[in-house]
Amino acid sequence: MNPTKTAAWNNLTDHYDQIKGLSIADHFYRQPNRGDEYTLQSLGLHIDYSKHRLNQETIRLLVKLAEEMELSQAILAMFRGDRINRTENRSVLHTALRDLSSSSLMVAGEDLLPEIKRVRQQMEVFSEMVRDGSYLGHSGKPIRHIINLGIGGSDLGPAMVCQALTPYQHPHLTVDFVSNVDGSHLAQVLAGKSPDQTLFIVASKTFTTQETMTNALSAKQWLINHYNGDQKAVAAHFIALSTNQEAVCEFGIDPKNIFVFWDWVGGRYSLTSAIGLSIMLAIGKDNFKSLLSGFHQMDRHFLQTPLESNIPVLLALIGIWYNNFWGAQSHAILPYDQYLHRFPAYLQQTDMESNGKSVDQQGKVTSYQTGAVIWGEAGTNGQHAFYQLLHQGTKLIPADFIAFTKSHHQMGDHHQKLLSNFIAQTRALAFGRTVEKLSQLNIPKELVPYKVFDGNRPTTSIMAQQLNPDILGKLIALYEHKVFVQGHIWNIYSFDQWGVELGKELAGEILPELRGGLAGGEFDSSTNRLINYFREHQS
Ligand code: G6Q
Repeated sequence: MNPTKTAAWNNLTDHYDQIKGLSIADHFYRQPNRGDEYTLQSLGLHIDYSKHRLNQETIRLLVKLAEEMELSQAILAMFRGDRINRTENRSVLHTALRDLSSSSLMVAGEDLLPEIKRVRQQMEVFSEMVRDGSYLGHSGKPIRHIINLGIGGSDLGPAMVCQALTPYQHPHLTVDFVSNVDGSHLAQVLAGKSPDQTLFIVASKTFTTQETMTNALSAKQWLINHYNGDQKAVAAHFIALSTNQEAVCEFGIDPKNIFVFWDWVGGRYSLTSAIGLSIMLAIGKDNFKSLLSGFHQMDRHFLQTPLESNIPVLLALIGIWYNNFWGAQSHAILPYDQYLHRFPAYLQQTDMESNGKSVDQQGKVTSYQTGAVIWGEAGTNGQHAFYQLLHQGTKLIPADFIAFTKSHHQMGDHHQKLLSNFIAQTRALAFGRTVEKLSQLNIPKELVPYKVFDGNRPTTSIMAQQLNPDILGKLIALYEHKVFVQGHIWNIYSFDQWGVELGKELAGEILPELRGGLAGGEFDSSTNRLINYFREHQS
Protein backbone atom coordinates (compact mmCIF):
# COMPACT_ATOMS: atom_id res chain seq x y z
CA MET A 1 0.00 0.00 0.00
CA ASN A 2 1.25 3.49 -0.85
CA PRO A 3 1.58 5.36 2.47
CA THR A 4 0.85 8.71 0.82
CA LYS A 5 -2.66 7.44 -0.06
CA THR A 6 -3.64 6.92 3.57
CA ALA A 7 -5.91 9.33 5.44
CA ALA A 8 -3.24 9.65 8.12
CA TRP A 9 -0.65 10.87 5.58
CA ASN A 10 -3.07 13.58 4.41
CA ASN A 11 -3.80 14.54 7.97
CA LEU A 12 -0.10 14.65 8.75
CA THR A 13 0.43 16.97 5.77
CA ASP A 14 -2.24 19.35 7.13
CA HIS A 15 -0.89 18.99 10.64
CA TYR A 16 2.61 19.84 9.41
CA ASP A 17 1.24 23.09 7.90
CA GLN A 18 -0.41 23.90 11.22
CA ILE A 19 2.63 23.39 13.44
CA LYS A 20 5.61 24.08 11.19
CA GLY A 21 5.88 27.58 12.64
CA LEU A 22 6.30 26.26 16.17
CA SER A 23 9.85 25.78 17.37
CA ILE A 24 11.03 23.23 19.91
CA ALA A 25 11.23 26.12 22.39
CA ASP A 26 7.58 26.99 21.61
CA HIS A 27 6.57 23.40 22.29
CA PHE A 28 8.37 23.54 25.65
CA TYR A 29 6.67 26.86 26.42
CA ARG A 30 3.27 25.26 25.77
CA GLN A 31 4.12 22.04 27.56
CA PRO A 32 6.70 22.82 30.26
CA ASN A 33 6.68 19.19 31.43
CA ARG A 34 7.67 17.76 28.05
CA GLY A 35 10.84 16.33 29.59
CA ASP A 36 8.63 14.00 31.63
CA GLU A 37 5.78 13.54 29.19
CA TYR A 38 7.95 12.65 26.22
CA THR A 39 10.27 10.22 27.98
CA LEU A 40 9.97 6.45 27.82
CA GLN A 41 11.61 4.28 30.43
CA SER A 42 11.71 0.66 29.60
CA LEU A 43 14.16 -2.27 29.57
CA GLY A 44 16.79 -0.18 31.38
CA LEU A 45 16.73 2.47 28.66
CA HIS A 46 15.80 6.12 29.16
CA ILE A 47 14.52 7.58 25.89
CA ASP A 48 13.84 11.32 25.82
CA TYR A 49 12.08 12.46 22.67
CA SER A 50 10.90 15.80 24.01
CA LYS A 51 13.35 17.93 22.00
CA HIS A 52 11.47 17.46 18.75
CA ARG A 53 9.22 19.55 16.53
CA LEU A 54 6.10 17.65 17.47
CA ASN A 55 3.24 17.43 19.95
CA GLN A 56 0.79 14.73 21.09
CA GLU A 57 -1.32 15.23 17.98
CA THR A 58 1.73 14.51 15.81
CA ILE A 59 2.32 11.26 17.66
CA ARG A 60 -1.34 10.34 17.41
CA LEU A 61 -1.36 10.86 13.65
CA LEU A 62 1.93 9.01 13.14
CA VAL A 63 0.55 6.06 15.10
CA LYS A 64 -2.57 6.23 12.92
CA LEU A 65 -0.32 6.03 9.86
CA ALA A 66 1.31 2.91 11.29
CA GLU A 67 -2.14 1.44 11.96
CA GLU A 68 -3.40 2.20 8.47
CA MET A 69 -0.27 0.60 7.06
CA GLU A 70 -1.08 -2.49 9.18
CA LEU A 71 2.22 -2.39 10.99
CA SER A 72 1.18 -4.76 13.81
CA GLN A 73 0.25 -7.46 11.30
CA ALA A 74 3.59 -6.97 9.53
CA ILE A 75 5.50 -7.39 12.80
CA LEU A 76 3.64 -10.63 13.51
CA ALA A 77 4.35 -11.86 9.98
CA MET A 78 8.09 -11.35 10.41
CA PHE A 79 8.23 -13.09 13.80
CA ARG A 80 6.24 -16.10 12.61
CA GLY A 81 8.47 -16.62 9.58
CA ASP A 82 6.34 -15.49 6.63
CA ARG A 83 8.47 -15.03 3.51
CA ILE A 84 8.44 -11.25 3.80
CA ASN A 85 11.71 -10.97 1.84
CA ARG A 86 9.75 -11.60 -1.34
CA THR A 87 12.36 -10.67 -3.92
CA GLU A 88 14.61 -13.40 -2.50
CA ASN A 89 11.68 -15.59 -1.41
CA ARG A 90 12.94 -15.88 2.17
CA SER A 91 11.72 -15.63 5.72
CA VAL A 92 13.38 -13.04 7.94
CA LEU A 93 13.99 -14.70 11.26
CA HIS A 94 16.97 -13.11 12.98
CA THR A 95 14.66 -12.79 16.01
CA ALA A 96 14.61 -16.61 16.28
CA LEU A 97 18.39 -16.67 16.79
CA ARG A 98 18.05 -14.95 20.12
CA ASP A 99 14.72 -16.41 21.19
CA LEU A 100 15.70 -17.65 24.62
CA SER A 101 12.16 -18.13 25.93
CA SER A 102 10.12 -20.09 23.38
CA SER A 103 10.11 -23.87 23.41
CA SER A 104 9.54 -24.20 19.67
CA LEU A 105 9.23 -22.12 16.53
CA MET A 106 7.42 -23.96 13.75
CA VAL A 107 8.04 -22.58 10.26
CA ALA A 108 6.81 -24.54 7.25
CA GLY A 109 6.31 -27.62 9.42
CA GLU A 110 9.81 -27.49 10.90
CA ASP A 111 10.86 -26.47 14.40
CA LEU A 112 13.81 -24.10 13.95
CA LEU A 113 14.89 -23.82 17.58
CA PRO A 114 16.64 -27.20 18.07
CA GLU A 115 19.03 -26.55 15.19
CA ILE A 116 19.69 -22.97 16.39
CA LYS A 117 20.50 -24.35 19.84
CA ARG A 118 22.73 -27.08 18.41
CA VAL A 119 24.89 -24.57 16.54
CA ARG A 120 25.03 -22.29 19.58
CA GLN A 121 26.25 -25.22 21.67
CA GLN A 122 28.85 -26.08 19.05
CA MET A 123 30.02 -22.44 19.21
CA GLU A 124 30.14 -22.58 23.02
CA VAL A 125 32.21 -25.76 23.15
CA PHE A 126 34.62 -24.47 20.54
CA SER A 127 35.00 -21.00 22.02
CA GLU A 128 35.61 -22.38 25.51
CA MET A 129 38.40 -24.60 24.17
CA VAL A 130 40.08 -21.68 22.44
CA ARG A 131 39.64 -19.43 25.46
CA ASP A 132 40.99 -21.93 27.99
CA GLY A 133 43.95 -22.82 25.77
CA SER A 134 42.99 -26.44 25.16
CA TYR A 135 42.41 -25.90 21.42
CA LEU A 136 45.83 -26.28 19.85
CA GLY A 137 47.28 -25.12 16.56
CA HIS A 138 49.12 -27.37 14.13
CA SER A 139 52.35 -27.25 16.12
CA GLY A 140 50.64 -27.88 19.46
CA LYS A 141 50.51 -24.29 20.73
CA PRO A 142 47.36 -22.58 22.08
CA ILE A 143 45.68 -19.88 20.01
CA ARG A 144 46.48 -16.25 20.88
CA HIS A 145 45.22 -14.37 17.83
CA ILE A 146 41.83 -14.56 16.17
CA ILE A 147 41.34 -12.98 12.77
CA ASN A 148 37.86 -12.73 11.29
CA LEU A 149 37.90 -12.61 7.49
CA GLY A 150 34.55 -11.28 6.29
CA ILE A 151 32.92 -8.17 4.85
CA GLY A 152 29.64 -6.28 5.09
CA GLY A 153 27.21 -8.19 7.25
CA SER A 154 29.91 -10.76 8.02
CA ASP A 155 32.16 -8.09 9.47
CA LEU A 156 30.50 -4.86 10.57
CA GLY A 157 28.32 -6.30 13.35
CA PRO A 158 30.92 -8.54 15.03
CA ALA A 159 33.62 -5.86 14.65
CA MET A 160 31.39 -3.21 16.21
CA VAL A 161 30.29 -5.47 19.08
CA CYS A 162 33.84 -6.65 19.89
CA GLN A 163 34.92 -3.01 19.99
CA ALA A 164 31.94 -1.99 22.11
CA LEU A 165 32.51 -4.79 24.61
CA THR A 166 36.27 -4.38 24.93
CA PRO A 167 36.05 -4.34 28.76
CA TYR A 168 34.63 -7.90 28.61
CA GLN A 169 37.33 -9.31 26.35
CA HIS A 170 39.56 -12.26 27.14
CA PRO A 171 42.85 -10.80 28.41
CA HIS A 172 45.15 -13.06 26.38
CA LEU A 173 43.37 -13.19 23.03
CA THR A 174 43.56 -10.56 20.32
CA VAL A 175 40.59 -10.33 17.95
CA ASP A 176 41.06 -8.57 14.60
CA PHE A 177 38.82 -8.08 11.58
CA VAL A 178 40.01 -8.00 7.99
CA SER A 179 37.39 -7.00 5.45
CA ASN A 180 38.93 -4.92 2.66
CA VAL A 181 40.28 -6.59 -0.46
CA ASP A 182 42.99 -3.93 -0.26
CA GLY A 183 45.97 -6.10 0.67
CA SER A 184 47.11 -3.45 3.13
CA HIS A 185 44.34 -4.48 5.48
CA LEU A 186 45.42 -8.12 5.73
CA ALA A 187 49.14 -7.22 5.73
CA GLN A 188 48.65 -4.78 8.58
CA VAL A 189 46.78 -7.32 10.72
CA LEU A 190 49.15 -10.22 9.97
CA ALA A 191 52.24 -8.14 10.82
CA GLY A 192 53.86 -9.43 13.99
CA LYS A 193 51.44 -12.37 14.45
CA SER A 194 52.83 -15.87 14.87
CA PRO A 195 51.05 -18.20 12.41
CA ASP A 196 51.20 -21.15 14.82
CA GLN A 197 49.09 -19.23 17.35
CA THR A 198 46.64 -17.65 14.90
CA LEU A 199 43.12 -18.84 14.14
CA PHE A 200 41.33 -17.58 11.03
CA ILE A 201 37.57 -17.40 10.93
CA VAL A 202 36.32 -17.27 7.35
CA ALA A 203 32.94 -15.61 7.82
CA SER A 204 30.93 -15.74 4.64
CA LYS A 205 27.33 -16.77 4.20
CA THR A 206 27.85 -17.57 0.52
CA PHE A 207 31.56 -18.44 0.69
CA THR A 208 31.94 -16.81 -2.71
CA THR A 209 32.42 -13.13 -1.80
CA GLN A 210 35.42 -11.79 -3.71
CA GLU A 211 37.00 -9.83 -0.86
CA THR A 212 36.65 -12.56 1.75
CA MET A 213 37.80 -15.40 -0.47
CA THR A 214 40.80 -13.36 -1.67
CA ASN A 215 41.78 -12.62 1.93
CA ALA A 216 41.18 -16.24 2.97
CA LEU A 217 43.41 -17.58 0.19
CA SER A 218 46.21 -15.14 1.02
CA ALA A 219 45.93 -15.96 4.73
CA LYS A 220 46.04 -19.66 3.86
CA GLN A 221 49.20 -19.10 1.85
CA TRP A 222 50.78 -17.16 4.74
CA LEU A 223 50.03 -20.07 7.06
CA ILE A 224 51.22 -22.77 4.68
CA ASN A 225 54.44 -20.89 3.98
CA HIS A 226 55.11 -20.89 7.69
CA TYR A 227 54.61 -24.65 7.82
CA ASN A 228 56.84 -25.23 4.77
CA GLY A 229 53.98 -26.16 2.49
CA ASP A 230 52.22 -28.51 4.90
CA GLN A 231 48.54 -28.22 3.80
CA LYS A 232 47.38 -30.14 6.86
CA ALA A 233 47.93 -27.01 8.98
CA VAL A 234 44.81 -25.48 7.40
CA ALA A 235 42.44 -27.75 9.32
CA ALA A 236 43.77 -26.58 12.69
CA HIS A 237 43.98 -22.85 11.86
CA PHE A 238 40.91 -22.20 9.73
CA ILE A 239 37.27 -22.43 10.66
CA ALA A 240 34.24 -21.29 8.66
CA LEU A 241 30.92 -19.60 9.34
CA SER A 242 28.78 -20.24 6.31
CA THR A 243 25.65 -21.64 4.71
CA ASN A 244 27.71 -23.13 1.86
CA GLN A 245 29.21 -26.30 3.36
CA GLU A 246 30.41 -27.70 0.05
CA ALA A 247 32.59 -24.69 -0.78
CA VAL A 248 33.97 -24.65 2.77
CA CYS A 249 35.12 -28.27 2.52
CA GLU A 250 36.72 -27.58 -0.85
CA PHE A 251 38.77 -24.83 0.80
CA GLY A 252 40.27 -27.46 3.12
CA ILE A 253 38.42 -26.63 6.31
CA ASP A 254 37.66 -29.54 8.64
CA PRO A 255 33.88 -30.23 8.38
CA LYS A 256 33.63 -30.32 12.17
CA ASN A 257 34.86 -26.71 12.20
CA ILE A 258 32.00 -25.39 10.07
CA PHE A 259 29.44 -23.36 11.96
CA VAL A 260 26.32 -23.11 9.87
CA PHE A 261 23.43 -20.73 9.61
CA TRP A 262 20.49 -20.45 7.28
CA ASP A 263 19.19 -18.46 4.36
CA TRP A 264 16.57 -16.82 6.58
CA VAL A 265 19.37 -14.92 8.36
CA GLY A 266 20.15 -11.75 6.38
CA GLY A 267 23.83 -10.75 6.31
CA ARG A 268 23.38 -7.44 8.11
CA TYR A 269 21.10 -9.08 10.69
CA SER A 270 23.41 -12.01 11.36
CA LEU A 271 25.55 -11.12 14.34
CA THR A 272 23.53 -13.30 16.71
CA SER A 273 24.00 -16.31 14.40
CA ALA A 274 27.25 -18.28 13.92
CA ILE A 275 28.57 -15.04 12.38
CA GLY A 276 28.92 -13.88 16.01
CA LEU A 277 31.52 -16.55 16.82
CA SER A 278 34.32 -13.95 16.98
CA ILE A 279 32.22 -12.14 19.59
CA MET A 280 31.76 -15.31 21.65
CA LEU A 281 35.49 -16.01 21.43
CA ALA A 282 36.22 -12.48 22.62
CA ILE A 283 33.73 -12.14 25.48
CA GLY A 284 32.88 -15.75 26.40
CA LYS A 285 29.65 -17.69 26.22
CA ASP A 286 27.99 -16.15 29.28
CA ASN A 287 28.45 -12.60 28.09
CA PHE A 288 27.30 -13.70 24.64
CA LYS A 289 24.12 -15.05 26.29
CA SER A 290 23.57 -11.69 27.98
CA LEU A 291 23.91 -10.04 24.58
CA LEU A 292 21.31 -12.43 23.14
CA SER A 293 19.06 -11.83 26.13
CA GLY A 294 19.25 -8.06 25.53
CA PHE A 295 18.27 -8.59 21.89
CA HIS A 296 15.45 -10.91 22.92
CA GLN A 297 14.01 -8.47 25.46
CA MET A 298 13.87 -5.76 22.82
CA ASP A 299 12.32 -8.25 20.36
CA ARG A 300 9.58 -9.01 22.91
CA HIS A 301 9.04 -5.34 23.62
CA PHE A 302 8.70 -4.69 19.89
CA LEU A 303 6.28 -7.57 19.44
CA GLN A 304 4.11 -6.93 22.49
CA THR A 305 4.05 -3.19 23.28
CA PRO A 306 1.29 -0.91 21.97
CA LEU A 307 2.53 1.23 19.11
CA GLU A 308 2.46 4.56 20.97
CA SER A 309 4.86 3.35 23.68
CA ASN A 310 6.85 0.94 21.54
CA ILE A 311 10.41 2.30 21.44
CA PRO A 312 11.49 1.16 17.94
CA VAL A 313 8.10 2.16 16.51
CA LEU A 314 8.19 5.59 18.07
CA LEU A 315 11.73 6.37 16.89
CA ALA A 316 10.87 5.09 13.41
CA LEU A 317 7.77 7.29 13.22
CA ILE A 318 9.68 10.36 14.38
CA GLY A 319 12.22 9.59 11.65
CA ILE A 320 9.41 9.45 9.07
CA TRP A 321 8.06 12.76 10.36
CA TYR A 322 11.35 14.52 9.55
CA ASN A 323 12.14 12.52 6.40
CA ASN A 324 8.80 12.86 4.67
CA PHE A 325 7.22 15.97 6.09
CA TRP A 326 10.15 18.24 6.97
CA GLY A 327 12.40 17.13 4.12
CA ALA A 328 15.34 16.02 6.26
CA GLN A 329 17.88 14.10 4.19
CA SER A 330 20.10 12.64 6.86
CA HIS A 331 20.13 11.36 10.42
CA ALA A 332 23.11 11.50 12.77
CA ILE A 333 24.04 8.83 15.33
CA LEU A 334 26.18 10.36 18.08
CA PRO A 335 27.28 7.94 20.80
CA TYR A 336 29.05 9.60 23.73
CA ASP A 337 31.12 6.50 24.37
CA GLN A 338 34.46 5.76 22.75
CA TYR A 339 33.74 2.03 22.75
CA LEU A 340 30.73 2.70 20.50
CA HIS A 341 32.71 4.61 17.91
CA ARG A 342 31.95 1.95 15.25
CA PHE A 343 28.22 2.06 15.99
CA PRO A 344 27.38 4.72 13.34
CA ALA A 345 29.29 2.75 10.66
CA TYR A 346 27.48 -0.42 11.67
CA LEU A 347 24.09 1.33 11.52
CA GLN A 348 24.90 2.76 8.11
CA GLN A 349 24.66 -0.74 6.70
CA THR A 350 21.68 -1.80 8.81
CA ASP A 351 19.70 1.23 7.74
CA MET A 352 20.98 2.29 4.33
CA GLU A 353 21.30 -1.18 2.80
CA SER A 354 17.81 -1.98 4.07
CA ASN A 355 15.94 1.19 3.26
CA GLY A 356 17.99 2.82 0.52
CA LYS A 357 15.41 1.75 -2.06
CA SER A 358 13.28 3.64 -4.60
CA VAL A 359 10.98 0.90 -5.90
CA ASP A 360 7.97 -0.07 -3.81
CA GLN A 361 6.53 -3.52 -3.09
CA GLN A 362 4.38 -3.29 -6.21
CA GLY A 363 7.40 -2.64 -8.44
CA LYS A 364 6.64 1.09 -8.87
CA VAL A 365 9.09 3.94 -8.35
CA THR A 366 8.20 5.63 -5.05
CA SER A 367 6.83 9.15 -5.23
CA TYR A 368 8.17 9.90 -1.74
CA GLN A 369 11.48 9.83 0.09
CA THR A 370 12.71 6.62 1.73
CA GLY A 371 15.84 5.89 3.80
CA ALA A 372 17.91 8.75 5.18
CA VAL A 373 21.68 9.10 4.99
CA ILE A 374 22.98 7.72 8.29
CA TRP A 375 26.23 9.07 9.64
CA GLY A 376 27.95 10.01 12.86
CA GLU A 377 30.90 9.82 15.16
CA ALA A 378 31.59 9.44 18.85
CA GLY A 379 31.19 12.44 21.13
CA THR A 380 32.98 14.56 22.10
CA ASN A 381 35.19 14.10 19.01
CA GLY A 382 32.38 15.08 16.64
CA GLN A 383 31.91 18.36 18.51
CA HIS A 384 35.34 19.45 17.24
CA ALA A 385 34.59 18.37 13.69
CA PHE A 386 31.09 18.68 12.27
CA TYR A 387 28.88 20.05 15.08
CA GLN A 388 29.37 23.57 13.69
CA LEU A 389 27.11 22.50 10.82
CA LEU A 390 24.64 20.83 13.19
CA HIS A 391 24.32 24.06 15.20
CA GLN A 392 24.51 26.79 12.58
CA GLY A 393 24.41 25.12 9.15
CA THR A 394 21.55 25.26 6.66
CA LYS A 395 20.63 21.56 6.87
CA LEU A 396 18.04 19.98 9.14
CA ILE A 397 19.72 16.96 10.73
CA PRO A 398 17.81 15.05 13.43
CA ALA A 399 20.25 13.24 15.72
CA ASP A 400 20.29 10.45 18.27
CA PHE A 401 22.53 11.14 21.25
CA ILE A 402 23.50 7.99 23.20
CA ALA A 403 25.27 7.89 26.59
CA PHE A 404 25.77 5.80 29.72
CA THR A 405 25.73 7.00 33.32
CA LYS A 406 28.61 4.74 34.41
CA SER A 407 31.98 4.49 32.73
CA HIS A 408 34.08 1.33 32.59
CA HIS A 409 36.99 3.50 33.64
CA GLN A 410 36.63 5.69 36.70
CA MET A 411 39.33 8.16 35.80
CA GLY A 412 39.17 11.50 37.58
CA ASP A 413 36.22 13.53 36.34
CA HIS A 414 36.40 12.38 32.70
CA HIS A 415 32.95 10.90 32.80
CA GLN A 416 31.20 13.92 34.30
CA LYS A 417 32.86 16.04 31.66
CA LEU A 418 31.76 13.66 28.90
CA LEU A 419 28.18 13.61 30.15
CA SER A 420 28.04 17.37 30.69
CA ASN A 421 28.86 17.75 27.00
CA PHE A 422 26.28 15.12 26.05
CA ILE A 423 23.51 16.93 27.94
CA ALA A 424 24.64 20.43 26.96
CA GLN A 425 24.69 19.68 23.23
CA THR A 426 21.04 18.64 22.98
CA ARG A 427 20.05 21.69 25.02
CA ALA A 428 22.10 23.99 22.78
CA LEU A 429 20.70 22.37 19.63
CA ALA A 430 17.11 22.67 20.85
CA PHE A 431 17.08 26.12 22.40
CA GLY A 432 20.03 27.90 20.81
CA ARG A 433 21.05 31.40 21.86
CA THR A 434 18.96 34.40 20.89
CA VAL A 435 19.95 37.96 19.99
CA GLU A 436 18.28 39.09 23.25
CA LYS A 437 20.46 36.75 25.28
CA LEU A 438 23.52 37.96 23.43
CA SER A 439 22.67 41.60 24.11
CA GLN A 440 23.06 40.91 27.84
CA LEU A 441 26.63 39.84 27.17
CA ASN A 442 29.36 42.22 26.15
CA ILE A 443 29.57 41.18 22.51
CA PRO A 444 30.71 43.58 19.79
CA LYS A 445 27.64 44.38 17.70
CA GLU A 446 29.11 43.24 14.40
CA LEU A 447 29.76 39.77 15.84
CA VAL A 448 26.23 39.23 17.10
CA PRO A 449 24.83 37.58 13.91
CA TYR A 450 27.65 35.03 13.99
CA LYS A 451 27.06 34.17 17.61
CA VAL A 452 23.33 33.60 17.33
CA PHE A 453 22.18 29.99 17.53
CA ASP A 454 18.69 29.54 16.05
CA GLY A 455 18.17 26.30 17.97
CA ASN A 456 15.13 24.26 16.96
CA ARG A 457 17.41 21.36 15.96
CA PRO A 458 15.80 18.07 16.93
CA THR A 459 17.44 15.32 18.97
CA THR A 460 16.54 12.14 20.83
CA SER A 461 18.55 11.33 23.94
CA ILE A 462 19.06 7.65 24.72
CA MET A 463 20.59 6.81 28.08
CA ALA A 464 21.32 3.64 30.04
CA GLN A 465 23.41 2.77 33.04
CA GLN A 466 26.36 1.03 31.45
CA LEU A 467 27.44 -0.24 28.08
CA ASN A 468 27.27 -3.96 28.82
CA PRO A 469 26.29 -6.97 26.64
CA ASP A 470 22.63 -6.82 27.69
CA ILE A 471 22.20 -3.10 26.96
CA LEU A 472 24.14 -3.36 23.71
CA GLY A 473 21.83 -6.17 22.55
CA LYS A 474 18.83 -3.97 23.31
CA LEU A 475 20.29 -1.00 21.45
CA ILE A 476 21.10 -2.99 18.32
CA ALA A 477 17.68 -4.66 18.25
CA LEU A 478 16.07 -1.25 18.76
CA TYR A 479 17.68 0.04 15.56
CA GLU A 480 17.03 -3.18 13.63
CA HIS A 481 13.33 -2.88 14.39
CA LYS A 482 13.28 0.86 13.74
CA VAL A 483 14.57 0.10 10.25
CA PHE A 484 11.91 -2.60 9.81
CA VAL A 485 9.09 -0.20 10.76
CA GLN A 486 10.29 2.50 8.40
CA GLY A 487 10.76 0.07 5.52
CA HIS A 488 7.28 -1.31 6.08
CA ILE A 489 5.65 2.12 6.14
CA TRP A 490 7.56 3.18 3.03
CA ASN A 491 6.22 0.02 1.39
CA ILE A 492 9.65 -1.14 0.26
CA TYR A 493 11.48 -4.44 0.65
CA SER A 494 13.99 -3.89 3.46
CA PHE A 495 15.65 -7.29 3.42
CA ASP A 496 17.14 -7.51 -0.06
CA GLN A 497 20.10 -5.52 -1.43
CA TRP A 498 20.02 -5.67 -5.23
CA GLY A 499 21.70 -2.28 -5.33
CA VAL A 500 25.06 -3.82 -4.44
CA GLU A 501 25.10 -6.17 -7.45
CA LEU A 502 25.90 -3.97 -10.44
CA GLY A 503 29.22 -2.69 -9.11
CA LYS A 504 30.30 -6.27 -8.34
CA GLU A 505 29.41 -7.42 -11.86
CA LEU A 506 31.27 -4.57 -13.53
CA ALA A 507 34.33 -5.20 -11.32
CA GLY A 508 34.26 -8.73 -12.71
CA GLU A 509 34.39 -7.32 -16.26
CA ILE A 510 37.11 -4.81 -15.49
CA LEU A 511 39.45 -7.16 -13.59
CA PRO A 512 40.66 -9.00 -16.73
CA GLU A 513 41.37 -5.60 -18.31
CA LEU A 514 43.59 -4.66 -15.39
CA ARG A 515 45.40 -7.97 -15.52
CA GLY A 516 46.66 -7.21 -18.99
CA GLY A 517 45.40 -7.70 -22.52
CA LEU A 518 44.82 -5.07 -25.15
CA ALA A 519 44.36 -1.41 -24.43
CA GLY A 520 40.84 -0.59 -23.25
CA GLY A 521 38.15 0.30 -25.72
CA GLU A 522 35.17 -1.74 -24.63
CA PHE A 523 33.82 0.76 -22.14
CA ASP A 524 32.95 4.45 -22.05
CA SER A 525 35.82 6.89 -22.57
CA SER A 526 36.19 7.72 -18.88
CA THR A 527 36.36 4.05 -17.84
CA ASN A 528 38.83 3.30 -20.63
CA ARG A 529 41.08 6.12 -19.53
CA LEU A 530 41.06 5.00 -15.92
CA ILE A 531 41.96 1.46 -16.99
CA ASN A 532 44.77 2.77 -19.15
CA TYR A 533 46.04 5.04 -16.42
CA PHE A 534 46.27 2.01 -14.12
CA ARG A 535 48.09 -0.07 -16.72
CA GLU A 536 50.58 2.68 -17.54
CA HIS A 537 51.43 3.57 -13.97
CA GLN A 538 51.83 0.22 -12.27
CA SER A 539 55.58 0.09 -12.16
C1 G6Q B 1 24.15 -7.87 4.10
C2 G6Q B 1 24.62 -8.10 2.76
C3 G6Q B 1 26.12 -8.07 2.62
C4 G6Q B 1 26.83 -9.37 2.95
C5 G6Q B 1 28.26 -9.30 2.44
C6 G6Q B 1 29.05 -10.54 2.75
O1 G6Q B 1 23.01 -7.90 4.43
O2 G6Q B 1 24.06 -9.24 2.26
O3 G6Q B 1 26.73 -7.04 3.36
O4 G6Q B 1 26.80 -9.61 4.31
O5 G6Q B 1 28.24 -9.09 1.06
O6 G6Q B 1 28.46 -11.65 2.19
P1 G6Q B 1 28.91 -13.10 2.56
O7 G6Q B 1 28.67 -13.31 4.02
O8 G6Q B 1 28.14 -14.04 1.71
O9 G6Q B 1 30.40 -13.18 2.29
